[in-house]
Amino acid sequence: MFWQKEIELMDTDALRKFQLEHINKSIKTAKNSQFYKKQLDGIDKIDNLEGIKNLPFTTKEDLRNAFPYGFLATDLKNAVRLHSSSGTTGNPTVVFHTAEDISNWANLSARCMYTAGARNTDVFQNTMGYGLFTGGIGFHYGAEKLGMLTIPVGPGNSKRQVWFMQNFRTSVMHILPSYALRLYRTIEEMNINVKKDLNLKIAFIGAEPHSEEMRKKIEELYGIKAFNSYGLSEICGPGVAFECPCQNGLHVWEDFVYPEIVDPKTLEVLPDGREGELVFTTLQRQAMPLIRYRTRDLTRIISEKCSCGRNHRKIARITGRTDDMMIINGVNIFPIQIEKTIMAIPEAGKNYIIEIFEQNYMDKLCIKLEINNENFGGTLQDLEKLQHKLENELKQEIGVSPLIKFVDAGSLPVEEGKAKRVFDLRKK
Ligand code: DLL
Repeated sequence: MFWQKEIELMDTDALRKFQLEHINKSIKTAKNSQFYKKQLDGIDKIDNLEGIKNLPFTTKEDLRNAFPYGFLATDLKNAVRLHSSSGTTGNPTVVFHTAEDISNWANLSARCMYTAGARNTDVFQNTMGYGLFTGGIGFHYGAEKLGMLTIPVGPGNSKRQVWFMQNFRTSVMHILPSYALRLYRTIEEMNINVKKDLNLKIAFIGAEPHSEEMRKKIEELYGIKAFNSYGLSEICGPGVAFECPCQNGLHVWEDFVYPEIVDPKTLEVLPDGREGELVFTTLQRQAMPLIRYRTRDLTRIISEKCSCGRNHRKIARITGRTDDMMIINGVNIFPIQIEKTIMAIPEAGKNYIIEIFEQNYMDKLCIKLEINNENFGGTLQDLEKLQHKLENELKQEIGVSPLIKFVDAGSLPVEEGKAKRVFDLRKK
């Protein structure tokens, strides 16, 4: 049941004591970096957890501005790894690790996978990207620590993925949710019966926003359990928060990070249960501690006791990012709202993109969607029926009437990494 029982079952008082002690350790270590030396000038410690409110926030902009070495909090001789987050504009953000950081991270990843039921008798196929992206290598080290036979196949080349799955009886896969749906299509095209011919039992899905409906779809198609895995390079990568078998929220590993939820506008700390921006303070990072790092991810903390016995608080599924909100003629919409509506309609395909453009000075939202041939009758009438159903349900969910365009299955662009769903074509 537990990978590190004493830590996972630590009671709340002990956890809070541990956190206070380690926030203060992180402040001390952080001040070895150029950035925090200035930022935390005059601050040496906090006296209680409430006191964290008085510490300044750290933002992605800060990371960018301190490029390349401004956040390194140890001698170069102790740093053994650099990762870089998937930024598309400006300087990338870089993250440093010591050997101890790497080892702690591997332990966290192993803890996540063990929690989901993976054991050393499993065969683990890692379809996440290796390299600067943390998805592949992060869980790779954890899987090896756990003792699974690990296949570092990386992303893409779906036929080869299936070949490995068939020949080596892969039982656990690590996969982007969008890729899990695409891979299923290849499995079908290869005339393979996923439930009979393959040995898959568990998937770890994460690195990109996805809805509960999408998880259910993956579970149904493959006949497996799919566990939501959340993380970000700035903190380490995958391994920050993970679902237990209760599958109703992700345990944030509170011995590794201290979570807060803040109002993204006022920066006021919100009580558990209220949705806002997730903020993390690292508790054990050596090469690059972060104090009150604003993730831009929107969620809420679930503090009710979980029946799995772990006292580490949970976060709800990420509902969006402060920077992915679309404003369509003044209405705020998150892409995940569109996704969950589409996923709940069986005739709708699983691949879609959202385009926003201007027409007669008004914003228009267009959803280009593949059709699921299996559940779709195929007549013009069926198509019209599906179009109306989608229009109605989307209007109810997002408050805006979208244009729906059906496209051939397999015709939408696919990414090797995280899916890009939203294309804003409005003049900026
Ligand atoms: O995506 C780390 C990761 C790899 C997590 C593999 C899980 C599995 P970054 O590339 O730095 O790191 O992107 C981090 O991705 O701030 C979220 O916006 C988003 N994200 C990650 N996991 C989830 C998830 C990796 N489970 C950014 N649900 C984060 C929703 C997620 N969004």
